[in-house]
Amino acid sequence: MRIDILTVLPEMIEGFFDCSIMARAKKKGLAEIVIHNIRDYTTDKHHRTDDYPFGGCAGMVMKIEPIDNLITKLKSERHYDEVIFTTPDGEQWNQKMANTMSMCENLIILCGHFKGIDYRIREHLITKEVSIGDYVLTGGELAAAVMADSLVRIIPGVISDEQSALSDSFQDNLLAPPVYTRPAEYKGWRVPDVLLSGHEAKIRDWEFQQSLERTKRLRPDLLEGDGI
Ligand code: 6GU
Repeated sequence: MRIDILTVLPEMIEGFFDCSIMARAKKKGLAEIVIHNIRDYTTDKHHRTDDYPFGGCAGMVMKIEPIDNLITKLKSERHYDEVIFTTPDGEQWNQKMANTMSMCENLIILCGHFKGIDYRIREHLITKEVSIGDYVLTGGELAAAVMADSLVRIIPGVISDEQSALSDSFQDNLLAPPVYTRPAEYKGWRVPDVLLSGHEAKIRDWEFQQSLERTKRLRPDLLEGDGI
């Protein structure tokens, strides 16, 4: 999977993709994340990426031209499954969307900005608008990083034990069960006996019951939905 991230603040997220699982996915050739600076695609001498809004409202608006130049260049190089725009008024990102989109070959994520972008970009160049939750961020960079992380980690082979991505919270509309490691007793705080029993079937059943109980208590809304 290749993800092209288009931003006016590349330094905000570059470091993130050089760490941990994202770096491992890159190294293994399973994911390629390419961050582009929109400013590099301006053609005026001041390299302006924004301008005053028509109609005289407050604030500035991101210009069409550099973004169109960049998207047009990328599209001439390969086919993109989706051109995503990050914005608080988009469809809310969730595990179901991540699962569906992780099947994509090539994605563009255009990072929105609190100033807003010329609406014609959204009308003519964007195929999907995504929000990561009901709160406002100053820019879409963190949202793009959140989306890319949740996509890349479910690509088969990225996490060494594939099972561990499948047993995540939300993967089957259930929260994950508790996990423990050595020592079996610490300051008198004991690991549940069943986990030390070596009885595989009983352990799986205990985990499922724990998942169910935690979901009912903490996120009952997940059990009411029609499933992922
Ligand atoms: Cl995708 N962008 C911004 N600016 N704020 C957000 C968001 C995105 N998702 C939630 N809040």
